[in-house]
Amino acid sequence: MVNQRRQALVFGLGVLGLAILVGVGIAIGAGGSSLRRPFSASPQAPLPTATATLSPTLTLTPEPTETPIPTPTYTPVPPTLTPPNRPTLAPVAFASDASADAVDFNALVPLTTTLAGVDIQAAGFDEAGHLLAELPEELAAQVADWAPADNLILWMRLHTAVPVEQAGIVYWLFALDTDGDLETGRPVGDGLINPDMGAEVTLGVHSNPATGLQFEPYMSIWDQARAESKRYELTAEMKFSPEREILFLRVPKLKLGELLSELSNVEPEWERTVGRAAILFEAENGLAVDFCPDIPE
Ligand SMILES: [Ca+2]
Ligand SMILES: [Ca+2]
Repeated sequence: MVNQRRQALVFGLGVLGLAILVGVGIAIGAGGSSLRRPFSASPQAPLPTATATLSPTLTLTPEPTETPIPTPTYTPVPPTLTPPNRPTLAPVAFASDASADAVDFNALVPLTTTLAGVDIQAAGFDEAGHLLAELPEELAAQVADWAPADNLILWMRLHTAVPVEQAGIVYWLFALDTDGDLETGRPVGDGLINPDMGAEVTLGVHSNPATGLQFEPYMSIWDQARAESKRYELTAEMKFSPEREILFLRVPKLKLGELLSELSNVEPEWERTVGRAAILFEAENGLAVDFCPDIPE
C-alpha cells in the first residue's frame, strides 16, 4: 500500500518535471529567434557581453629557498720572508784611522795638536791601500754630479770639521801608484808617504794663509825622464760635505791618464791602483803628518 503511493508520487513528480522542461525549452526557443535582427536600421545598443569575471588566480610563488651566504674565508697571506730580488750592496770596507795620531814629520814621533780639520778618520782605500772602485753609498750622494766613469774621485773623512780658514800651511793629499807596480813611478821609499809603493801622482788641496791660498787643488806627477815630481795644472775640483768633515777631490781620468803616459811612462789601471791619504800641516810644534792607511812600521 505504501509502495503504491510512493510509486504514484514518483510518477506524478516525473510528469510534472517533464512538463516544466518542455515549457522552458519553448520559451528559450522563442526568445532566441527574436534576438536575430541582422538588417536593423536603428543602431542597436551593443549587447552586453557576458563577461565572466574570473577571480584572479593567485599564484603562489614558492618562497625562495634561503641559501646560506657563504662566509668568506680569508687565507692569511704569510709575510714575505724573502726580500725582493735586489742586488745586495756589499758594504764598502774603507780604511779607518785613529784620532790624534799625527806624527812629527821628521822624528815620526806622536805629536799633539789642537788644530781642527787635520786628523784623518777614513779614506777611500781599503786597509791594504787599494783604491776603492766605488764610494760608500752615503758619500756618493754628495757628489752625485761627478760622473764616476769619467772622473777619479778621491775622498777623506776627518775627525773634526775643516775650519773655513786655516791658521797655518796644510796639504790634504793623496798619493797614488796608478798601475799597482812597485817598479814604476816614484821609487819606493823616496818619500815618506810611499815606503811601499811606486807612486806616479800626488794630488790634493793646499792652504797657505801667508800667501792667501785656501783649498787650492794641486797635482804633482812623477817625471820619469827627470827623476823628479813636477807640478802640473789640471782641472781638479774640490768639495766639502755640508759639515766640512769630508773632503772630495775630482780629476778627469782621461786627461790624467794622458799625463801619466807622457811623463811617468805608465798606463794607469784604476782597478789596480793603490794609494794613501795624508795631511801634512804646520802644527804648534812643527811640521806634522797624519796618514791613512798608516805607513808600515
Ligand atoms: Ca788620524
Ligand atoms: Ca807604480
